[in-house]
Amino acid sequence: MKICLINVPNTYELVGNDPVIIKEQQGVYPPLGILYIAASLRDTGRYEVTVIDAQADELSHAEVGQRVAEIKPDLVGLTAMTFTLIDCKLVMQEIRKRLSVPIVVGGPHTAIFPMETFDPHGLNADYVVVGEGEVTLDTLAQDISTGKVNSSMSEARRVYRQEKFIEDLDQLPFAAREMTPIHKYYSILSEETPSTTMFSSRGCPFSCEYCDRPALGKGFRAQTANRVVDEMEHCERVLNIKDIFFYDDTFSVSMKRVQQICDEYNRRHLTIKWDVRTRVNVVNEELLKAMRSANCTRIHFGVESGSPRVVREINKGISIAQVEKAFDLCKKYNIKTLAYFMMGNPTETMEDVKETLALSRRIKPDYMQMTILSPFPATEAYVRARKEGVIHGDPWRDYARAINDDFRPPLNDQIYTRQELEKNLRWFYRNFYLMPDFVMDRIMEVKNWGQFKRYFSAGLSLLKMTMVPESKMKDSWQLRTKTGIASSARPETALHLA
Ligand code: B12
Ligand code: SF4
Repeated sequence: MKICLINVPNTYELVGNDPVIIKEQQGVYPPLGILYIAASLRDTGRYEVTVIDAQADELSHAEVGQRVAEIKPDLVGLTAMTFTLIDCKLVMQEIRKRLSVPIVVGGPHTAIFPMETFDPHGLNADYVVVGEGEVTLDTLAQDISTGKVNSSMSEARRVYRQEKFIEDLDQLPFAAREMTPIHKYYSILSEETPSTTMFSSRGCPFSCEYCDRPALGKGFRAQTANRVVDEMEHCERVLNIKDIFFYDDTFSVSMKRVQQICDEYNRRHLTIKWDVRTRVNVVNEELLKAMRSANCTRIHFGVESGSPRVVREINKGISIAQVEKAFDLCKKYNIKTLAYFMMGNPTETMEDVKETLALSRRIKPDYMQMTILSPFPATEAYVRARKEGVIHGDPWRDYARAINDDFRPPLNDQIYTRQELEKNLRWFYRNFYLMPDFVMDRIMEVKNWGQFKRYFSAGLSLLKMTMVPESKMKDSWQLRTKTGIASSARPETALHLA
């Protein structure tokens, strides 16, 4: 059986919470979810698997349709995020124009809105997989090939759910990176290319109000240190990759495991660089020292706010003192830091935002990302905003049922309007990034022409975003296009999504 898995173009991605310009500069990353599935399917020996990464290959929706028609698969699978539904829908339309093939949709979106994914005005999927796809897609594919299920059956029969989380992640094969154009992946943060992404654990035990992990990913499971370093070694010695971005929700939930990863990395004399996302309350001096000795060059921390009251309200479970300590220690051991902040929290005023700016100046992260909170589906923040009447109805579910071009992610606008929040956001970026010492630090760290070009282009975008007069500013909450043109001004306005 031939299966074709697709990472759809990001032409019409909803800009959920980042300014358009920041998103445009971040880089291109491998579609990890489908690469883990592709490896598992391939290893059963039952399937011929192809992966199309439309983002890395810069394919249009029609070009994806064309490639699929050339491959002539028996089953097509694609990843849907609630933010990429328009791109998914356009790709599905292009495929259906050219051939008759069942299409299965999986990914974060279907975990939240499985039944809506069948809606003719939604994605109109033939099959839906909920949750981890490695085992479930195999089961579905076998059921299709034996005729146990077909697309004329009821929707309930066409939803496939994992029975339980995959417990032993060590058993999963390495992500099938070689099925994608490895050399095309890069990140603005990386000095060298290519870079890749990896997962060493799944789930997160914490309960931040604005995050969907508490509802969807509570079951924390981790690979052993040896298994993690095996995949790192494969990336370095077989695939010649220079930098790994671990996208685990919280990499150091078990500090002991991370210590073991560092020891094993050093024992094997690896040189590949890596970076992780974690929390300030699950690192300490000994661990950070070990991570640096094993070439961990960057850590991304969710700091969110400089106001202790706001931090408490969003159930972050960290203190400002822990933030300061973690950033100081990273500086001491020469680990670069990226701090994530949010504004637009339910009771947050400009005074709180000023506290956040003051904190950002004290901790001096090497990079900073400030976003306006949009209560995402399946988060406590969304439940709360609906309960308090700040958000009316269930706009995310409505959007999943009827995908349309005019949808905008809802936000907490009880204190500031959308426009005021956007203005505050630009104020924050200007006051952080355009400070002379920050600019000087970046100039000093340039090591090669590629890095210079990436920084220069990001710098220009930032200038554009923060300096352009208010009246000329495009609304960054509109749908994004590759050129950054807002939806009303897009050349191809005739999107047939019905
Ligand atoms: C890495 C990452 C990115 C990277 C790379 C994305 C990429 N190309 O893969 C970057 C930084 C570019 C990114 C961007 C965005 N991201 Co992102 N990202 C993640 C992150 C941290 C990890 C994704 C991952 O690799 N997971 C590991 C794999 C193993 O899990 P998985 O992807 O869920 O796949 C499993 C299942 O879902 C399922 N599955 C997945 N695809 C398919 C397909 C089929 C056919 C089947 C059967 C099953 C299946 O099986 C997989 C294996 O078990 C997740 C958070 C998370 N913990 O997952 C957010 C997450 C996916 N991102 C999210 C968002 C919102 C975005 C953005 C829209 C950001 C924004 N503008 O606000 C953009 C959209 C980018 C785009 N157009 O593709 C949300 C999606 C929420 C939602 N309801 O859809 C998440 C869940 C974060 C969150 N909690 O809010 N992201
Ligand atoms: S924001 Fe991070 S730490 Fe908080 S629940 Fe989500 S994944 Fe876990």
